[in-house]
Amino acid sequence: MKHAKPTYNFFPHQTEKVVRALGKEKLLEILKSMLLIRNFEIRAESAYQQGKIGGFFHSYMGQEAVAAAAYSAIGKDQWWSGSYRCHAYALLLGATPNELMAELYGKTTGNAKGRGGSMHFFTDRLLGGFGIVGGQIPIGTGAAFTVKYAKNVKLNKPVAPCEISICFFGDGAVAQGSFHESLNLASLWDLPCLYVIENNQWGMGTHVDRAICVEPIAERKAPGYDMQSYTFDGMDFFNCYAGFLHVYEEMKKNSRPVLVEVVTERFRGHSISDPALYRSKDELKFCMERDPLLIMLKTLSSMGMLSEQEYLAMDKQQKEIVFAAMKFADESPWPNPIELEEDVFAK
Ligand SMILES: Cc1ncc(C[n+]2csc(CCOP(=O)(O)OP(=O)(O)O)c2C)c(N)n1
Repeated sequence: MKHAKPTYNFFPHQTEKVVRALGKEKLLEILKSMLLIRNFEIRAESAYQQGKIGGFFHSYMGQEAVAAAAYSAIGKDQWWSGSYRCHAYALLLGATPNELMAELYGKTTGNAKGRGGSMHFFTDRLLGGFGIVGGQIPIGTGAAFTVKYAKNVKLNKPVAPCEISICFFGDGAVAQGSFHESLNLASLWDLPCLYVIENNQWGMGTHVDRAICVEPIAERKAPGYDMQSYTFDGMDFFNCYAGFLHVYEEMKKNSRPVLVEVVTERFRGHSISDPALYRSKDELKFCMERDPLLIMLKTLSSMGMLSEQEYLAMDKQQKEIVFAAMKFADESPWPNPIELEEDVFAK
């Protein structure tokens, strides 16, 4: 079945302006981070197939521009939360490929000592990947409440004037009660929460147009919460970056929540065990023609900032970092069964 997309009013495309503002060095650094994410997931998939990784595994492949643009526009020092599709956020926010790969392998050197796995990466600023659909929306809202409360009552902990909470979730989460309750409170209480719907068109095997009653989602839902909304082209880093930067500037001034929809595509099935038979090969091929990495490569090379050889060398370098992480994970010790009940809340 072919699914027609609604007409989106995208944030204005302004690629040249973004390229000029960020400059070559920064752009190459960003591309490098996107290549690291891509290589990390490709190699982790092969480790999974070899039986080195077990449990759930949800690839972010195809969506890299979204997290990379948000990170580049608003910086690390915010409160980040996301769904189980969380590998990219952790890599961007400074968790090392070694600790994340070791986490996937279930080893003691892992990001959560091997207890969390693929869905529960975290950093000092990433409050977690969450397995319950929409579970992170109240958490992200709570982080925004804390930012505001701490500012108001002048707690000992200093809060940067530009601190916000950014909460990512899928189109499927929009149908959850937690979405409604959170956005309602955030609007009532002026909480600086940036809600980002990563609309990759599917909630497992259900297409968004069979699950969500209005589209474009953000544009149609936000007025019900008296919120500003924006829609970004999620395959295009430059559009996402310009959009996130604009939203962030706005939030710094008014401390209001904002609802953003990023229209994107996932290149894999819902999880590693999903062969994605609900999507035709042609549909997938069509999506992959707009691979965010290719858009980035084409843009930078058309502006004389990157040759194909340099891109391939950069890709190889990132692959090697990931191979080293796999070696580290392989050689790391398994958790001691005696420590099984340590560091867990429920016993
Ligand atoms: C409350 C709840 N209901 C159902 C599930 C099972 N489930 C896991 S992922 C998923 C689809 C969610 O899709 P979406 O929010 O669009 O995110 P995406 O996987 O596309 O990133 C469902 C229904 C769950 N984990 N939690």
